[in-house]
Amino acid sequence: MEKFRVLEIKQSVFADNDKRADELRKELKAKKVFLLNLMSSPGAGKTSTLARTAEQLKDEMRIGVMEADIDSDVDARTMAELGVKTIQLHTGGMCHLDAGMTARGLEGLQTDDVDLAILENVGNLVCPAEFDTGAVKNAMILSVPEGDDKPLKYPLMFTVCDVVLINKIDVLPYFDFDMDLCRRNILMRNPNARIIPVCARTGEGIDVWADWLRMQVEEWRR
Ligand SMILES: Nc1nc2c(ncn2[C@@H]2O[C@H](COP(=O)(O)OP(=O)(O)O)[C@@H](O)[C@H]2O)c(=O)[nH]1
Ligand SMILES: [Mg+2]
Repeated sequence: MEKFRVLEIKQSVFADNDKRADELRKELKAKKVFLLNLMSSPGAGKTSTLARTAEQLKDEMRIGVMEADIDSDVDARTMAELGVKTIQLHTGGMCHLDAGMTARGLEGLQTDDVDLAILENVGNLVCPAEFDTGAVKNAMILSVPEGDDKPLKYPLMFTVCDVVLINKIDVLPYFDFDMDLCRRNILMRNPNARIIPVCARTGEGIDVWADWLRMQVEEWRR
């Protein structure tokens, strides 16, 4: 017999977080606030895509953005300059947000005048996928230069996402990125994933993404 006990801390951390995430979703439902959790690796185009999304939807719904970063306020500045209600969240070295941190972020954002709240999560394909933030839907961006094999290497991220945006399609001619293979790789991880090719630089495909998001928000707030 071992002389010490082994405590599965990770399991209990996840269980506590899942409980808090479910509570947060209930609170959001009662307040008719839709929360989107947007994830990707650093530089895939989260902020650029959010700027385009706000451009498309800002006259139809009240948008609030939470920019989560380890440090800096670069992304919050970008969004605020576009006239979008924005708050910067500093994680102080943490590579993801959990439900408690997200709830505190929403308090800081103040959602009384927000229909669609968007969390730009920390750029990372591993940790953010493990923590339910309490969001209604999860979205992720895979950009062309990262390669079509990412769903094979980071399975959980693709499993937990309701929608995958394939960004930077303007640079497709310069990379050996196989769109059909990428779709197959994503669907192998998550047969229900909606896949939308976009280009935050030119705006191509952003209308399709905005349509998807609009429908989700309307359904949630009904
Ligand atoms: N060519 C190209 N570059 C893009 C596109 N979207 C974003 N970028 C560039 O990619 C870099 C990172 O974008 P950013 O939105 O900051 O990514 P984030 O770190 O995920 O928020 C910036 O230099 C953007 O201008 C795109 O559709 N095409
Ligand atoms: Mg960003």
